[in-house]
Order: sequence, then structure tokens, then C-alpha cells
Amino acid sequence: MAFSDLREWIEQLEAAGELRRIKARVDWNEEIGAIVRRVFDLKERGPALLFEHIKDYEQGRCRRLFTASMGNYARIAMMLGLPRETPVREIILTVRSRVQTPVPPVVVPRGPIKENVLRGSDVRILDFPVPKWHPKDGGRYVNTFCGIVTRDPEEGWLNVGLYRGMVVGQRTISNALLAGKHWGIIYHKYRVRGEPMPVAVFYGCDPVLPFAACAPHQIRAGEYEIAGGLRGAPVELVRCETSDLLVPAAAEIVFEGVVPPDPESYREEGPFGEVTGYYAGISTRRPVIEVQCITHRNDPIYQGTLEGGPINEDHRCSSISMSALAWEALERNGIPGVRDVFCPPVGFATSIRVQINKRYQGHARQVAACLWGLNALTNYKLVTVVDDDVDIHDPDAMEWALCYHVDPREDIVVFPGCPGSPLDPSTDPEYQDPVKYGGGLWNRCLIDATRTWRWGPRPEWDGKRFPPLIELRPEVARLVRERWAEYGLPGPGA
Ligand SMILES: Cc1cc2nc3c(=O)[nH]c(=O)nc-3n(C[C@H](O)[C@H](O)[C@H](O)COP(=O)(O)O)c2cc1C
Ligand SMILES: [Mn+2]
Repeated sequence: MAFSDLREWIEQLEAAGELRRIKARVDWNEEIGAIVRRVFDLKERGPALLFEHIKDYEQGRCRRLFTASMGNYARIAMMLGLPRETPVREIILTVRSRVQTPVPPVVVPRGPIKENVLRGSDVRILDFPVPKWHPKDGGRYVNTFCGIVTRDPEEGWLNVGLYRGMVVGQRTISNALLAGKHWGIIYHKYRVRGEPMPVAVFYGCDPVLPFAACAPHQIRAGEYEIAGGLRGAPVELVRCETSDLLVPAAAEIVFEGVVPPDPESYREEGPFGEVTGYYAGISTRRPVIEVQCITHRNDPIYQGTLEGGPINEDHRCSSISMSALAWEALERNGIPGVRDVFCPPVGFATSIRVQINKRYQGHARQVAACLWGLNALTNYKLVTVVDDDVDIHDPDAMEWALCYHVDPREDIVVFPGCPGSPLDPSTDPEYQDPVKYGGGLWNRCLIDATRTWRWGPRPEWDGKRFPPLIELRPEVARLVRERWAEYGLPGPGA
């Protein structure tokens, strides 16, 4: 089930008909971004992409760019070693259970990542085919689908996160290094000591690694262990050349460097076409990675991704991870009757649907209160709760429940003043100010689309709380199913 490296993953995708090699010459400047946008818009039908002929990179150190491999649920199932047709609910349950059994990484003496070691003037970020993804991006974003490794200087644990970063010089990347994220917490400790923070960025490996790196798992010393759990085998790591950080032994490319503590070193970053489908922010001075050493495999494959909306590949990752996280939290906190949990693959799990076997009138509010109390500060803005006969993966069924189970005055509850995402353009720009609020500020909303218990059972409703649901008599349903072909109607007849 575990993929030893990116190349094995690409091979498997190709064998399954899930990959397209683009041999036509394409421009890194907006053309690749535009192609990926169209491919994500194909939704489940969009393939993974390997660009093999990129303008200005025909002869260079790195000729190829891989992207979009998480662009449908079939490939996320493949990543986990599940059949491609696995229902989304099963994928979520698999991630949920595997995350609970982390597997520690192993350190190995060498790996293909050390095939080439570059220092000094050989260190040139733009030797790699980094796209300008969107027309109004402030520059070429090199860190989009990678793993950024840092180590807590006090406690010693390694963090791997996925954070955007823009090329601002031949050896310099300016980063959205936010205080609340794990590398932000670690960076703060280095700054207090007045020391540079060692950092390593890896590109191209078993896809469970970036998948784990972009979810807010709370286990400290986490993402390598979580990735090990997801793949059912330890991740093999090697030591960096310039620090004691550890990176995947079979990664395609690694940038090693430091983030200086001094705000004088900060450089302008942004704007960036973001996860919301809108450009985020004006250009802001932010901490930089100064790259000191590059290691890479022979004929390396660079990996990146396009943000934007409505759906992109990391939305799919978040949809699975954040559903799994929420489901686990609801049950751990003893909330009864949770039957299904799903964040549609739009945005950063901004909307979540929960299906319950309703036990009491306040049940949906209890679900929402639990989700809003979690550390997932920038997720779950909109919570919709339905009864256990409404399929949360079926948009029509959801709409039906919204239409007829919701009294807007009673069942829509706004919980104001919560932490939220500073990227959300529907909130007052004032509320998006991370300096003032320590992050964004959200008014969150619960739609309780379960059938209400405000009034009691009634005799004309067969003693139930709601009028009788129109359902077929089982024997008639069976008869019609059996005679369907005889009627000459299309489809299997349910
Ligand atoms: C393509 C992509 C870009 C991202 N960029 C950023 C970013 O610039 N800054 C940030 O704080 N989080 C960013 N995230 C979200 C983080 O990956 C996510 O919050 C993750 O949980 C952070 O890891 P941590 O919990 O170890 O800090 C991005 C996610 C993806 C998929
Ligand atoms: Mn982390």
C-alpha cells in the first residue's frame, strides 16, 4: 500500500489511467496554471498531470512538474491503498482510524535524495520550473505542495507543514509564516533566542506526506508519524546536509536553509490567488527562507499545486482530513448518535455536514458547539446537521432537508465572534485583521436541519412528531423493480 516515492505513485496512477503526460511545450508563466484550473474544473474526471516539456526548462537541471494528483476522491483512495471506487464515507473512516495509530519514522544512512548536493552559487531556486500560477500573483510561488520541516528547539519534535512561499531572490523565499501555525510557534522560540530557525522544504514523495502536512493534526511530533500511520509503514528519513532536520530519503528535491530572526530580513510576499478563489492580501513583509543547500535526485520531478476555486486538489485533501478530524472529535467528546460527517470539497472545510440519530432537541447545537470548540480555528464556519435518513453526500437530499426541516427563525443559530480565517472575503475587512484579532474573526452558523421536537407527537401523524413521509409500500416497490424492464423504461429501476 505504501508508495516508496513519487515515481512509484506516478507509475500506479498511469497504470490506472489516472495520469496524463503533457508533452506539448507549455509556459510556466500562467499557462500551466490555466491548464490546471480547467482540469480541476473537470471535478472527478480531471487527471493527475505530469508536464514534461516546459518553456525555459528543456535542458535544465529539472525538466518536469507534477501536479493535481489529489484532484479526485478515486486517487485519494488509491493513495491509501483502497479501491478507486471506495465511497467517500469509507475513505474518511479509513483516515480517521489510521491517524489514531501513528507509526514513527526510521532514519536511514542514505537515499536517492542525496544523488546531487548543491551549495554556494549552484543554489538557484529557479533552476526548478516554478510556475506563476495566477495572473495577479505577486511572483512565482515555489512552496505550494511540499512539506516544510522545522524542529522545536525546546522540546525537540519535528513539524511538517504545508505553507505557501514566493520566490523573491535566487536563494530567497518569502513565506506566509503565521504565528498560530506550528512553524510559527517554533519560529517564535528561535526569535526569542535571537537565532535563525533551520528549515528544510521537500518536494515530491509518497503523497501521504503532503496530505498529512496540510491538516491541523494536534499530536505534537506529528506529521511524519501520521503519514506513517496513513501508509501503514514507517517513512524513511535522512539527515539534512546543513542541520539536524530530517527529510524523506526518496524525496525528489530538498531545499535546506534558515529563517533569520531579524525583521530587517523580511521581504514582500503576495498577493496570492488563494484557497477561497480570491486573491489574498496585499503584498506584506514576511519572514524569509534563505536557501543554503539543495539536494535532488537525478532528473528530479518538481511538484506544486494551483490554489483557487471552487474545487482544487487540497480542497479534496481537507475535505477528507477535516471530516475525519471532526468525526473523531465528536465521538471522543461523547456526542451520541453521530452517523456520518462530511465537509464538501470546497474551501478549507468551511462548511460541514453532520448526520445524527437525533436523541434530544438540543442535539444539533451540541454538535456545533463541539466543532466550534476545536483547535480547527479556520474551519467549520457553517455547520448543517440532518437526521439519519438524509444522505449528506447527496446535495438534493440536503436541499430537501433545508427546505422542509428548517424554520429559519428557530433553527438557524449564529454564534458570533469566533476565531476564523483572515482569508474569508465575506467577513468585514476589519475582522480579517490578524494583528488586531490574532487571526481572523468569524460569525459562525448552525443550520439545524433535523426534524424539530418543539411540538409533540400528533395522532393524525400516526403518533409521530412529523407528518408521514411518502414511502412506497415495500411489496409494490419490489413488484415495480422486478417488472421495470417489462415497462420499457431506462435504468435499473432503483
Ligand atoms: C497549498 C496550500 C497552501 C497553504 N498555505 C498556507 C500558508 O501560507 N500559511 C498557513 O499558515 N497555512 C497554509 N496552508 C494550510 C496549512 O497547511 C495547514 O493549516 C496545516 O495544518 C499547517 O500545519 P501545522 O498544523 O503543522 O502548522 C496551506 C495549505 C495548502 C494545501
Ligand atoms: Mn503540525
